[in-house]
Amino acid sequence: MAVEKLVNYKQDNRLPLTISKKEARLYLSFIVFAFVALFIGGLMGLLQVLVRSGHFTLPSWIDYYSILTVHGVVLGLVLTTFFIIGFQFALMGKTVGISDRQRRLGWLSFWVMAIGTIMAAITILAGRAAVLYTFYAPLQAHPAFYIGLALVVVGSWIACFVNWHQLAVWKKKHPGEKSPLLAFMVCINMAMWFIATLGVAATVLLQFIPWSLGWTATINVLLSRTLFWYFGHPLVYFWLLPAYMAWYAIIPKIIGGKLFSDSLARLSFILFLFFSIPVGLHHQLTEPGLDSTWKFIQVVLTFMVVIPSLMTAFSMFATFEITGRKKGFGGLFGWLKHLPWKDVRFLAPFIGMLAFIPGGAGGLINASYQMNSLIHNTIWVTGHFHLTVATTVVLTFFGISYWLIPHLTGRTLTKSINRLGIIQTIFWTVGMTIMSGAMHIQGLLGGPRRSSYSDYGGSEQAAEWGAYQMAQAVGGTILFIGIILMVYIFIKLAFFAPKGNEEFPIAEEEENAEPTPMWLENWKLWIAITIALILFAYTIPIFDVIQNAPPGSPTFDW
Ligand code: HAS
Ligand code: CU
Repeated sequence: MAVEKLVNYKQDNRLPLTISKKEARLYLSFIVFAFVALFIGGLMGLLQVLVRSGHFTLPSWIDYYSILTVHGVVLGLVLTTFFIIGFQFALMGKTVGISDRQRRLGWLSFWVMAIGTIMAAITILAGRAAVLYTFYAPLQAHPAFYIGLALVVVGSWIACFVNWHQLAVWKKKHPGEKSPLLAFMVCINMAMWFIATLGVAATVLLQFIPWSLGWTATINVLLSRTLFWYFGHPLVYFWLLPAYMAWYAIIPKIIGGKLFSDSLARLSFILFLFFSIPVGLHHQLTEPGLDSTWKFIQVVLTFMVVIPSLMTAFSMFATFEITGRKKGFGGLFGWLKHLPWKDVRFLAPFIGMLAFIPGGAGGLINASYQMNSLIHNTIWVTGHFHLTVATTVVLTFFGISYWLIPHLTGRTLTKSINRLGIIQTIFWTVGMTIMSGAMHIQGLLGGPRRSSYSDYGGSEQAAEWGAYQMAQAVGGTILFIGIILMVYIFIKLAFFAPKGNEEFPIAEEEENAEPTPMWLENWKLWIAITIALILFAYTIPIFDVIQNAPPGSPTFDW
């Protein structure tokens, strides 16, 4: 097959795009919001592990499930989305540029998301939305909670359109050229996010809001859960892909190497676009009312979405090894020595990568039908996502913050902040290992998730969980110290570090790199395949759920 080749443009030719002060303020605002969320959400997490240890009782005016809802919403939805959109805007500004009009729309996106978040947060804190971050019906929240969430989604859509427009403008100016890798990745992640959020927008607007306002008396629970997970699974890859952007295109620069393969990186992102969405049923394997054939098909698709992660793992090992060998470190593992272990911009994301080895393996266990029935709704799942999102993704986001924040504020990462960052990383690693390890084991012993402390009437099985719950409290406390350290580091980097010009590290391609084939930028084809896969995996299950809905379920409100 004749493959049309593109100009093998070297990223460094184009990169001296500088981020202006006005732009920096926009990007930073998103990130400040994320760090405020980190502090609030972390504090709630501390309260939870203390309660679950059985040795601490909350004052009567604080409800455990409201706290759990704040924790999940603020960390899982707010911290992630705000950090990601700020980071992605910065990547776009650096690689393809942003116009004044696009920047103003960026602010609109920020304010719509911020107002939505504040609405939802107040509703939860007022005790009117103890429905957890998955807001499963028939638990019902006050309408302001759902309207707030809808605003967050709409605000994020504005960011999607701005990012796509930024790339389109660049492409017009550079006909026939390959788009910068990071801009390509951001636009893929936003395409995936947009298509996925249509599901949650549908359930919130058409089911939850009318029902919470009392316009409809009942709600189709299975439909709402299916639409939620249509969104909920790609949500986790929306968190992961920005971390992968840093792994593919930033970490190689930090370790003094080059991009491993531009084509491989793009291909893996395209595969994520295809397979992230038509897999949500792997969260509903134990649910009645869904045909097992479709569960099976979506499990097969889930195993397909593991492939781009394995490609990423391969690519990271290759980058580390090639760079090490070029620097003259030989032997089977000698190349490991060259890695900049004392540079927190590398160490934090690297530990994130290591955590993804057990985290990803746990995911494969979850996705396997029979094993899922062992761990579903146990605290094993909580252990799984504290490894994946709260370690792999969050440590990578911290790793990004160490250079991005001073870059945006015109400061530098000093040696002493770097040292503090390493201590922070160690706290996070130790705390998470203890907490997540204990959660995995307690889950295998049948310990439930999403539940406050109980000794279940002195049951023998619950007695086995005590030690692991104590371990979670110890791990969670160490993690909370990690959060205080990180918030301190953030404030230092944003406002007090010495003035300077911190580098925005973007890896270049090898001099003699193979050109990237043109077909990798065939957007229309990729979107068409994505939609076809979604229609294939979801049409019949959704049709079934609507057609064969049981009589409406009762409402459990706040
Ligand atoms: Fe998951 C539940 C399956 C990945 C997050 N997951 C959750 C929930 C969350 C979550 C939040 O099938 C709970 C939702 C809720 O509230 O109910 N998950 C998977 C699978 C993967 C996976 C198959 N999950 C993630 C990621 C997340 C995340 C990523 C967040 C960021 N998950 C499930 C299932 C459930 C689930 C079921 C439902 C369970 C239930 O019953 O409720 C895969 O994507 C994992 C693939 C990854 C790998 C690892 C590749 C390794 C890499 C690192 C390389 C390391 C290097 C280090 C290079 C196969 C890339 C170099 C080292 C040297 C020494 C040099
Ligand atoms: Cu999933």
